[in-house]
Amino acid sequence: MSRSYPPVSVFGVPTDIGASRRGVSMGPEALRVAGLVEAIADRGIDVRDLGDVHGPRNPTSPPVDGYRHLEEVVAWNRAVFEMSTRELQAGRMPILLGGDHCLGIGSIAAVAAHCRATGKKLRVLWLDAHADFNTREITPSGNIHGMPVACLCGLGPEPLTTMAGHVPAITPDQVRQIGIRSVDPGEKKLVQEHGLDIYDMRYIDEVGMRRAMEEALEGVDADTHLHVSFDVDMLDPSIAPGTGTRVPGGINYREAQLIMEMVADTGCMGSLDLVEVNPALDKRNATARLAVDLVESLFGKSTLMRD
Ligand code: 5AB
Ligand code: MN
Ligand code: MN
Ligand code: MN
Repeated sequence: MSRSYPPVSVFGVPTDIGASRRGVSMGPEALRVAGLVEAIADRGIDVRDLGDVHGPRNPTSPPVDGYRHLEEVVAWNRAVFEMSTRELQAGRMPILLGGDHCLGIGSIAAVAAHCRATGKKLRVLWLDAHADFNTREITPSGNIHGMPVACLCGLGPEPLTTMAGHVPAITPDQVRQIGIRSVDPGEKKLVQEHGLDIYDMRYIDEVGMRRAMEEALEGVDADTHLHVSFDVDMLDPSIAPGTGTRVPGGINYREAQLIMEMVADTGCMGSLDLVEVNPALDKRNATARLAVDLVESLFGKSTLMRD
């Protein structure tokens, strides 16, 4: 294969601060134990494991004014923002090992600021069962891992919406969501009002993954920084049991591989989040191992030579 990749920096963010169910704080180690770093190195890529970033412990307290653990979520995301920014500026591809999905705020804010500074276009591929577009007024849980896309689009508490240095960090037209099958009642109205481009399971069933992905990647070119935010609950729970917010009827193994292969074919992936792996709920690290398998495809592993 002739494709070349920038050097990669992997870092762990061991927290479950944005969720109400504990355990995704163990995700980074589970992914390392499943061989993530070695798998990337085996693709011939320069990869460094920077270890973990640090932040406050989880106080497991109830929501206040619609947000659970807001102060701690801000602290963790600041740490993520700094780490991601540093690696992007060094010309490296940051891979965030979560941790829960609230951390996408810090990582994508960093990517958005970087794209502004370098004049690159940004496309965010949000792979998830959920739209993660809740606000304090409509959230059923107060959990901030259900709010990152809204925060990045300017809807949310000030310390989270301003992280990129410009508000909003991104606009809905930069986002494509794949695998969606659980959207809360108030959230449904909000995603429609904001015109989010959602490839839900019904659409994928009807047109197939190939066409859904062709549409989601339309317009991605050499000037595009493609950020992939992969919440493992996008996958069907039968193949990815190790996550806290399982929703039946998800993406199957081949569909997931095709997503990653088509991303690899663009040659444009510039950053990646791997989030919501919960080893406490997993069966023999199956979910982390599947995530590693999919990351190999993201980095161009394929059955046959195709170019
Ligand atoms: B995840 C729910 N919509 O807001 C909420 O796993 C679930 O990052 C959010 O996608 C799931 O609490 C957040 C019911
Ligand atoms: Mn999510
Ligand atoms: Mn999810
Ligand atoms: Mn989840």
